[in-house]
Amino acid sequence: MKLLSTLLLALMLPLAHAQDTSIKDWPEGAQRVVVRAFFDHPHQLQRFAQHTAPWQVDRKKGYLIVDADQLRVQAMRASGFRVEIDQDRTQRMNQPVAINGAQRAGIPGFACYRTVTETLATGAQLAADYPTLASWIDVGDSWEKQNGFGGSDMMVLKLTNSATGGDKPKLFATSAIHAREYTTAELSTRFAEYLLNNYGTDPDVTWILDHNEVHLMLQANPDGRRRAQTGILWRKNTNQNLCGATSNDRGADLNRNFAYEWGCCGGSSGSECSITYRGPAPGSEPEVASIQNYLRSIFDDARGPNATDAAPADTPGVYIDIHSFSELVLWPWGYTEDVAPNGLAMQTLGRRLAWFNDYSPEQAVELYITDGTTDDFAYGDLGVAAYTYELGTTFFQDCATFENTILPDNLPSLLYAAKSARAPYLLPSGPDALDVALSSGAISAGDAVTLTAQIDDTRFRNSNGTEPTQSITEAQYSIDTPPWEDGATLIAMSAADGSFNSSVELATVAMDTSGLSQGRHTVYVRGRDASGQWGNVSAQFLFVIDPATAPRISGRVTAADTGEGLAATVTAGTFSTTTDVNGNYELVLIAGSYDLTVTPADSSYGATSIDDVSATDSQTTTQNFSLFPFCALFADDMETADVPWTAQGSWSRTTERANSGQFSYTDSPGGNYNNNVSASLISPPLDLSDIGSITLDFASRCDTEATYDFCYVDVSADGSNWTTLDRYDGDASSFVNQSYTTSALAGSANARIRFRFESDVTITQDGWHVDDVVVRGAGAQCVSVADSDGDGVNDLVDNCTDVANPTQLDTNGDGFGNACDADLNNDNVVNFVDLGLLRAAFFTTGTLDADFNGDGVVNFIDLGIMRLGFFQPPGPAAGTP
Ligand code: 0X9
Ligand code: ZN
Repeated sequence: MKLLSTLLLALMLPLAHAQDTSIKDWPEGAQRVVVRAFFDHPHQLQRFAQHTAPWQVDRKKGYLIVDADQLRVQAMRASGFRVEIDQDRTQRMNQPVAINGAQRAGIPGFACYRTVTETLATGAQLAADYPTLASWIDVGDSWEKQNGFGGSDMMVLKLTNSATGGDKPKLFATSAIHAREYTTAELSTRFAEYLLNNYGTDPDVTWILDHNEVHLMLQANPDGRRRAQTGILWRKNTNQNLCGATSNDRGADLNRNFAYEWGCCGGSSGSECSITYRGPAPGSEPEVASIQNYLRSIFDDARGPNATDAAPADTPGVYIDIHSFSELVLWPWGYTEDVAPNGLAMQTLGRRLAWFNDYSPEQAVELYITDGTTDDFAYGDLGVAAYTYELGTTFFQDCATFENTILPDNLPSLLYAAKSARAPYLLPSGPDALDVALSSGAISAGDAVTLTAQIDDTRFRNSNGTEPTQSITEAQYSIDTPPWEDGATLIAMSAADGSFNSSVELATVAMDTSGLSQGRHTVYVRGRDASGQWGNVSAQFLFVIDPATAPRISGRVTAADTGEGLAATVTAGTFSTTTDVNGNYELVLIAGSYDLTVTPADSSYGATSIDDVSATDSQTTTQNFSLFPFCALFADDMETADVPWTAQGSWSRTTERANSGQFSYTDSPGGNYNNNVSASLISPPLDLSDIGSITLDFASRCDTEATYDFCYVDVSADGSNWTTLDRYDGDASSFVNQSYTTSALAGSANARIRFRFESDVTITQDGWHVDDVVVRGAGAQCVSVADSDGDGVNDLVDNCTDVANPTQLDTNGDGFGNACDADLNNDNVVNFVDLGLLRAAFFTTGTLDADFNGDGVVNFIDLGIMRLGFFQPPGPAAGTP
């Protein structure tokens, strides 16, 4: 056998070195390329995947993507693959990573991904910073550590409130077991930081850490990762006894080394230098041994010895192994096409997890057969619900995609997994309780409070089969004791529309708050559907306060263009209130520092926010808001050439297709786009300084070969650093209105919009047509009130605050122009005269004989046609008698 393979190798070697001109489009000087290899039969894929790890597989279109040298390309062709070079991915793989000399931390060229050393330092620091919530546990050694080559400890970050004891359901996640999968360790690390930063503020995070445990092995292959972060596509561990001590092909594939059906089924390789080498024995690698031991130490064995034994339906615990890439959520088995005994239940949770990230939920074997994997071990050995995530679209994913897409899409998925850990085979088939809200977040005991929550059984990703849903039948809440615990008082909620009869229902109840002690309470909500199953819980905080001493934040929300009060919701953390008809609000809350957000009911005004407003016991903090209306700051219907777009590459204005009128811009005038296009259409610089709430709308018709050719929407605040808002591909036969809200341009005086088109080879389609571009924002530029004195501040604002304005008198010297003080015109706005110690206010008679300070004394002197009132500064708020 050994002889034969040596012979074969000798025969093939010359091929590897000779520059083979028969491989069409082989890039000049390249050692390796990335190929798309088309197959006619799944057996070809399977035979290939046993020895080589495909980067991505598209079974429907019948191809896989993988890196290959010339020898490999030849071999693939010989075994019946039609192989095409993916020039774009090849170029990205071979080009040296661009490194910004200013980068001080993170993987070179990828500042958002912490290195192994930095990740381990973060874990240790989190445990030091949050001693009651986090601990940092050494669970073994990496191969290099065990063998005296440096290396690392295998560390687990355990997150739970150690003050609440008992046996808690656990979520365990491993990441970066494949070294080159950059996004994975960072996602886990950000998840840890999210949980710790939001404990005590976010009610769900708080109960998750109080009642469950989250265990994270952030770096599951630290030795391999140290190689990969130098920019090479290292996958395995670095075991020097396997394939030669210095070979870059050495080591074992840790995701083929686990001791469940190890090497059973043609889902791994027995060749040491293969990228899917399973190692010399099950669990032989120290990294795998430490993960297996840890799994066995935190999870009870819930499953019998036979492959067909199911774990009991109420088995707790979830294990997730985070990989990249391909946008998948996978569950066992991977070694066989048989459905696992708890396979349907794992499919239900898998479809829920994939709802958040829009990934494809699949049984692992649907990708290709694998044996000795993490998830098959966790489920096979222990009966724990087990998953593999495949994040994103490439190994060395750019940071913008990580920050803008992968992180926000996957954090809520991981949170859902953490919630589900109590009964992962049951809870996900019940409906989710969502948007738990209280009519008032801070009350005195006994006050009436309305509790509402959405009960929703529809949040499944149904791209690969359809999960059955049922009508909601019930909803309940409990206070402080979670509903699943003995001793919880469960109170029924009713359907807001009168009856529970559909799969999404708003549930509501008037809460009984009598007898609640002062302080923070947790209100838990859960729903049930016609399957009889209760679903995952969500919570909200209710603060019971003493109204005599509770801090208040109050003020007025006005429209900047009219000065009128606005209907709006003012939110401070979990506290929220709405303004009255005059735009006045008062938040009663607990002492602390708050970021306030004001969201107007009228969407023609932009929201605004202010950070770090402090609320102190027995005090009222005044905070007014002036909201700007929205207006179009840039608009081009493309019907004229007046707007100076910068067209790079093939973009031009044509009549070929348009959304309205005759013209649009396209990257591919006159028909299909070309191979290897990289073309941009860039807007002129836009002045968006002093503008908040920026939106971009346009009509898009992006017609491309899916997964290869892309339409990118980018924005830049400075004309050189770009943020990608979105990327589309696939067949579009008509225009779609696209709308984005972005904070990336806020305050920029030099903002630009860019439409970028990128294609590779092979298939070309009609390309991208862009029309009717509008940038809107809310800011001072949108206020059309006259600016009489030309000081750049409109008269309405001037009238009130610009005392330097010669046309506005500020008789009482209070910093407010008379127009805002006066009530001589009977508009209910007070006119103060500042007398030093006291202020005098004039009112017309008839309407305003009120007792302003509520002391039972009417404070007016009646002058016949007018009344005169005296106040101690600052007096009552203007306009609120
Ligand atoms: O091949 C692998 O190990 C995984 N893909 S990756 O690109 N991250 O290497 C897929 C494993 C799928 N099988 C199971 N999860 N069982
Ligand atoms: Zn992987």
